[in-house]
Amino acid sequence: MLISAPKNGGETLQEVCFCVINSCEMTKLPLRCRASTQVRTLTPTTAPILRWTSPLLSNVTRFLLCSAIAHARRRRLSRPPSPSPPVTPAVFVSFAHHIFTIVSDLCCQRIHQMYGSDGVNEDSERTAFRKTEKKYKLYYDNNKSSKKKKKPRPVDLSEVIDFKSVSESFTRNNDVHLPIGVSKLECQFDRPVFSLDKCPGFYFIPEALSIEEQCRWIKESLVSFPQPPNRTNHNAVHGAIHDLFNAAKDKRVLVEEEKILLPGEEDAHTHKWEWATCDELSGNTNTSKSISASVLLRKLRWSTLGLQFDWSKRSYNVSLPHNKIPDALSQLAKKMASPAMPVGEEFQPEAAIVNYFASGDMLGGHLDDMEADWSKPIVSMSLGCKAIFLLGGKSRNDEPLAMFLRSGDIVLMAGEARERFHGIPRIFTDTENAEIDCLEKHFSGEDDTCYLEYIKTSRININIRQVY
Ligand SMILES: O=C(O)CCC(=O)C(=O)O
Repeated sequence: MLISAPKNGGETLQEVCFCVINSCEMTKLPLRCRASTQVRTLTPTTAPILRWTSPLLSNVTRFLLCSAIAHARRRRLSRPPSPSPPVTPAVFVSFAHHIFTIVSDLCCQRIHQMYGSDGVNEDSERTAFRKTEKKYKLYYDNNKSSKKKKKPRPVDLSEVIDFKSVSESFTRNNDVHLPIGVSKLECQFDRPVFSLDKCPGFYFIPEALSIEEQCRWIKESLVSFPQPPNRTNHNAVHGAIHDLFNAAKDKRVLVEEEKILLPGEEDAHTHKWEWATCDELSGNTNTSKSISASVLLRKLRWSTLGLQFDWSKRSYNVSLPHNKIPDALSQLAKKMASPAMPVGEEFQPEAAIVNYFASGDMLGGHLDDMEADWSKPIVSMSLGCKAIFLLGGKSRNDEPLAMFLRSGDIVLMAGEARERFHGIPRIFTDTENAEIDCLEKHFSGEDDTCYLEYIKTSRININIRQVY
């Protein structure tokens, strides 16, 4: 990455930065952050760049830049600081593109949630929650001399609660040896539902979804959920994208067409992204930018169903075009929510967020606090590779509990549990730990190759909410 704080604040680079930030602002990307974030104390690593850019930038842009750098570091995009290169046009374009991608990536990763409402600050780096995130996060051993494939750093998983084995031993021995602090809920549900004595409102239903159900929701999450009017992280940059999964299957490329309009038409230029095949692309001289569908699919981080969330206002925007939550998903959510619902009431699914995780991705500690009634649960469904879930307390300083989430597990968070920080520090994509053998068998048909390829290294989470 080309951002490295210049030792003596080069004028030209400063301008570059300003232009880049300006162009980000023009795209309205930062708006999502504006309402929810305030500029915070800077970390030693991000402070120099802010000092350097400070006279030119607004608080919001400074925050964004800071976040972009911190984020890039987290995602290992950054390189060790090196002397700033001279700003040639090529450097400028590459710099601008990089920042733009990172900022849009940040937006797509629900920045306010990654960092909670605390913003990025040194204190949050020292909290118990952050320490536990770091403990479980995926790191690679940094053996530069080795030519071998880089290996994930081993992590001690002995303290991670494993509800699958709790459930198996419960079914085998009927009750006797539940771990301390874990209880089985007395309810009519057709699978064992577990709760944690110290976390009222939190419920874990291991293997709640059959393998057929898991495959179905994986397919829907890839094919139909990212379809407009549902929004995804790609909307900010490319507008509404249709048929992403099929385009990736057909190896298509998204191309930005620059169309010159006739005099009298409102704008001089308009930009439009359209699918093209590689053949069409090679014959077209009018195109300015292109990106392959498979890269876009890999970069898909979230899509939203039902009522759409407006990240700039941190609230649901009922006036944004949307479809109702699909009936089958709604029925499933109602059934799954029942152990956490007040007697006689039925869960009303109104919105859902689908999160897509690739290896190395994490969802930082956050609260889901935008719904009106916290007594209603969030129904959270895991699909694909195994993950670690952290359930903290009401403060980031409370040490979180870690537990495995496998494909087919359901987590419910209602009432007091809604006030607890939670997040995903890690997913496992290696054959031994991903635990997706059943999915692999099910996706073994010729037509399913694309799903299999995707899910072998990914995790999907669908969390369904009653908003009002
Ligand atoms: O991926 C998960 O299991 C948790 C997702 C989550 O916490 C959220 O989307 O708010």
